[in-house]
Amino acid sequence: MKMGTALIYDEEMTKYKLLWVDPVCKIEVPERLIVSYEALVKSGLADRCVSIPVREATDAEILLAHSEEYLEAVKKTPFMHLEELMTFTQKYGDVYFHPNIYHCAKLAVGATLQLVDNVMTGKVRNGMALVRPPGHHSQSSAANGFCVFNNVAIAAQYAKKHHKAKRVLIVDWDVHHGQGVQYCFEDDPSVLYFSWHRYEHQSFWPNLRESDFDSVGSGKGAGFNVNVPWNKVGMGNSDYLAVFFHVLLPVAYEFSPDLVFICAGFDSAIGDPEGHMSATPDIFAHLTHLLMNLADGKVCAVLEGGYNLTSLAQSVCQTVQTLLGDPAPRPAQLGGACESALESIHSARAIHKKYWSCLQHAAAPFPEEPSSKNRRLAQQGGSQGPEGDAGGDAQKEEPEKVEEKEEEEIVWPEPLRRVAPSLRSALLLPDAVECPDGCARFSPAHGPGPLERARLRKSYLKESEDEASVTLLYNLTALLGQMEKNEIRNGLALVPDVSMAATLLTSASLSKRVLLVWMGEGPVPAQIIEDEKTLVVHIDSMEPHEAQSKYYIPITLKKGCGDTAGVVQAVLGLLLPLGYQYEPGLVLLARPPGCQVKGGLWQQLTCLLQGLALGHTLVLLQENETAPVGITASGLLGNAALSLGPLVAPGPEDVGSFEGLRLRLQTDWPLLQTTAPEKR
Ligand code: X5A
Ligand code: ZN
Repeated sequence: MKMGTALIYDEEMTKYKLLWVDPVCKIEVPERLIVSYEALVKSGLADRCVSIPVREATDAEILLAHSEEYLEAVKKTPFMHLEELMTFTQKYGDVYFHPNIYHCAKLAVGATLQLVDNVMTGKVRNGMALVRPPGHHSQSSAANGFCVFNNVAIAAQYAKKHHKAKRVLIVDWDVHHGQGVQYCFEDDPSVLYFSWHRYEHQSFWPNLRESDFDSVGSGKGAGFNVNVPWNKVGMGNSDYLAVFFHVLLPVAYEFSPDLVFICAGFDSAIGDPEGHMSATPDIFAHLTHLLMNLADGKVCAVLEGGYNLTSLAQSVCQTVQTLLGDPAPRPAQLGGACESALESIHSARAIHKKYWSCLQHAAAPFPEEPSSKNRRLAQQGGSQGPEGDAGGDAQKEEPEKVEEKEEEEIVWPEPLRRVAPSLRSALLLPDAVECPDGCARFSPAHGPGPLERARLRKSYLKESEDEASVTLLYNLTALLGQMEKNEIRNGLALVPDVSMAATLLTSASLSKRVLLVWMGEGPVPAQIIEDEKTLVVHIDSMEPHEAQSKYYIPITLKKGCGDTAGVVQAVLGLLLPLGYQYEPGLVLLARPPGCQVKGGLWQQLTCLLQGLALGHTLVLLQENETAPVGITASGLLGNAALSLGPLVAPGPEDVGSFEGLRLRLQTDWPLLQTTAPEKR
């Protein structure tokens, strides 16, 4: 099953540039592409990708998202002289033309379509297209924001038309609003467009009223446009993850796309002169990872912005390395989202609650309407965006502000090298159970000595149990040890007693923090619950009776773990934020006897949890329930989990109880917050 990652790049796309002085456009330079590609080559990542040639898009393809008049106008630009190019450029906002840009723009679209073809036909699993010019600002009849043709919008239409994609998700993590994409799919329920963007109550480019959270799409497309405006600069890793956990991912899983595009702009990373955000390049590893189990893993990342060459190159590498399947780095010291981000999250959830059942219990909208924010803005002398299409050109910043004011140099540590252990998955199975392809059957270098045998027997076994049981316990701890030494990435063990194995492993673990995910009937052994270094998240149908503590979190579902929609909500909105905040060194996923979690969901869980603890996931299955071995192994090996299909509404009482739990826990675990403190 394991398939490759495509990388699509051609040097030709570095061969156009700004030919006159324009302080707004000077950041969009050929070096953006050169440094990104060079970083991929230097790090050895390019070599690990399947390299696919670009091609020119055809007229018919470009017309999937643009008007004939516009295409014809752009076609003339290769023959224009400097003066004519400047005049032509002036029709649009924040963009420049060059005699070779039309050629490059056709290649940028063609590169994106090559990526779609290869992903949709299963030649590769996922991939990234490194392109210039970018696309997400360009509109049916307008170039805008360095963009000529809308690469991703065209590709989404193309995937629907030529590959029968029924539902397409576009995740735009560029720091600017991809208004061109929004306009293209405004009334189209088959394309879900998500964008976060620097907004500052409409005072940031492109200064559009329709970039606010209350633009949800229109007609049949209502609910399929999700905007999260940033009203302050400086947003960081916690803010980005909080939006993923509490807005994007629940909606995306409910939507269940069969293809995912990323408008992969890295001007949302630290050091960028446009974005002024503070998220570090390694966060893109997680954002990528969190999308990789949608659409059976079919993810197409397409470069958009990114103007700090250092942060751009690092972020591109983080994204590609994750697409290739290497373990994501630890996102250190996450807090909660900041107050301004929480306001945005709250607003987006509130306005979308009538469209998405996963948000049905989100709190009500703030009393302050977005329109009043605009009034406030107008009073402050901010500019109003124009209605309609040509967005942006009317409100260039004051020239004094743009004038050479040397940006203060921002520094951040280079992301750590990500090393994947040479052994991906080791399985501890009884001899009678066959080892799935691609996995290694675990056997330690040597067995336990007599003292170790005696200790294990005394602590964990009854007198009557045989030597084979002692050996199994020893092997379990040996497997754990090799994982913690980063010699093995992950593992699976079939054990006669999941409770006992979990008890043994949590106490034997050298990690300062262990996350134990317990899927089904408890009780979770008391020894583990009392253990300070273990965070237990227990998803079950039983009303919890144990005293609740910061480190024992029971999540109750009326119908138990068999309720797929409910479990998905619990995993995305509670388990993942808890896990990310906890920063475990090891994740144990326990499947106690009689666990009702369905196959596909189990696989999702196995895959999603691998974003934590450098991918060190150890799954415990009950010996006599061998059915999940195959899917678990597949997930551990790095195959994408299969799509769950569109989700039905989770039980309303369950979603209600999640919200209650969230409220109770968010002081200790701020990443659970979805609302600004004083508005709660
Ligand atoms: C693709 C992209 C930004 C345009 C900024 C214009 N465009 N001020 O990041
Ligand atoms: Zn951008």
